[in-house]
Amino acid sequence: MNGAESLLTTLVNNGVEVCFTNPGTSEMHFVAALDEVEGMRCVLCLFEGVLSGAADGYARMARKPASTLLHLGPGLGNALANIHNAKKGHSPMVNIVGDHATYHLEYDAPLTADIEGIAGPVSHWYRSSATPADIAVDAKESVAAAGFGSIATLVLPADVSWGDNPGGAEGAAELPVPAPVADDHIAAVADKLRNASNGVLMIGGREITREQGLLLSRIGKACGARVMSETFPARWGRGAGSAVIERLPYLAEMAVDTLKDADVLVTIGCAAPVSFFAYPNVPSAIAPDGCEQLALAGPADDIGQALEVLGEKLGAADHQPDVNPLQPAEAPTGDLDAMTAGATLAHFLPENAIVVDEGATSSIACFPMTSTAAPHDWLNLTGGSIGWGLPAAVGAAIACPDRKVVCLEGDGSAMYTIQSLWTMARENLDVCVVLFNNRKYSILELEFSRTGARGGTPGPKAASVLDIGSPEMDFTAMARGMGVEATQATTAEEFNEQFSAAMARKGPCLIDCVLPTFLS
Ligand SMILES: Cc1ncc(C[n+]2csc(CCOP(=O)(O)OP(=O)(O)O)c2C)c(N)n1
Repeated sequence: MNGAESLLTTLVNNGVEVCFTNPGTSEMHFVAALDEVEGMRCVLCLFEGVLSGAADGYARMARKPASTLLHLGPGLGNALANIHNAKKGHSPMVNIVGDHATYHLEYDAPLTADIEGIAGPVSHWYRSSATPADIAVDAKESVAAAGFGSIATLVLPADVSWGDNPGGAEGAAELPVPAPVADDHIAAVADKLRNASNGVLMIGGREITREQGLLLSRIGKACGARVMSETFPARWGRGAGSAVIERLPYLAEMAVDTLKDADVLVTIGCAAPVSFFAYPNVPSAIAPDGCEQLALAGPADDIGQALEVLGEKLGAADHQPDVNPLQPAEAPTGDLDAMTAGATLAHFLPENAIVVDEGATSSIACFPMTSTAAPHDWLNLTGGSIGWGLPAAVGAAIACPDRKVVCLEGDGSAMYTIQSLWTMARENLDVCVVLFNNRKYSILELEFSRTGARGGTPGPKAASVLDIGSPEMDFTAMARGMGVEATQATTAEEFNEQFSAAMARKGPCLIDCVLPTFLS
């Protein structure tokens, strides 16, 4: 076996079955090994930001890492924004970064770069393999390091890839598991909640499962605490049959107001809430001064166990959870706008769908309206770096081929990684892209006034950089140009018809929803 074959075999032996890639010359032995080693699905993406977002979407739904294959420092650099989102969402990922042969580095050839410097800020674990004999062991350790929520980056020099590895592949690593939370810590949290006047339980982080939500609702009832989620948990099992959980608003002023009376705030899987940005005269921390904040469990802890024990201590079994009924919105009529689009989504969303939300201001009604829609999973943009939605939909669809993926996508956000459509077509993924075409960076218009810049009113130059309407973008043409079927909806009736048809068939499609900005 050469180094690349031993690497690939080791990844497969460790349950890494998908590689999202955009390779180059230094990765050719890895590419060659794909035909020699069974068990790795290789998915070509036409920009590294697509493949890292896809690896994130995959990990969230498969609950295990995919690998990426990246071309030296520049390829890794292109992938960074969505690795950042994955890191914020506690998604595991194994990045394989090809590099020049070890002896070639001293010549500083054009693609030579400081890979460690580029990888460092987004990687929990980093290693460059020194010899072909090391690569399989390093690969095994990289999967263990990625675990259930970390980013591992392993550099594969070309001579390590093509050299002989007499030791061959490694077997399965012992994978880390979430840490149980100590009983006395849970007892202390239970005490605080019992004595709180206005306690808040806030859940979030990697995933809110349906079961966790229901138990949390019982716990809230048992101790009289409000049950909330952070604003952007990575994955959330929602819809009919899930617990009623209040979501912390995005806008800092509203979030501060929501928590103004809290005297005890217990976080579960997420950090204490902070404002997304700083604004003049708005506090960074959302909870009021004097509110005691404590974590029941962090993202690396066993959330299920912590909730079980907390529930026992507070007598949660004696209480019924607040449950969302199945009560989808009526199919709307008339103008197509953010509100009617939300109603259409809620009305026609099929059971077990995966909703990827990068709809920005236009998907504002979609989230509340779908709380009583058919049961589904909802994925959020965790790191605020746009250009994630279409790639994440690719990854989610590959992780769950039997589930419908609905990608809510702002027109501005779509243009960062629009070539994801090509991968959807090539892999025939069951994704319906709902493209909210408001021809604006609408959220930035709001943010402009909120920051108080230029008295809150943009001048003509400032206004022009928030407007993406000229030239007008033809999203149906772009989709068709990449092999994805596309239609355009300009009324609620058209969207009803096109969205319901999309839900009834398999395969990728895009619906270009022409609507006004929600904030106008
Ligand atoms: C990588 C990155 N670049 C820039 C931004 C700043 N930004 C936030 S929202 C946004 C525009 C979003 O536009 P669109 O998707 O059309 O949604 P809308 O605001 O119109 O609802 C931009 C440019 C960002 N968050 N991430």
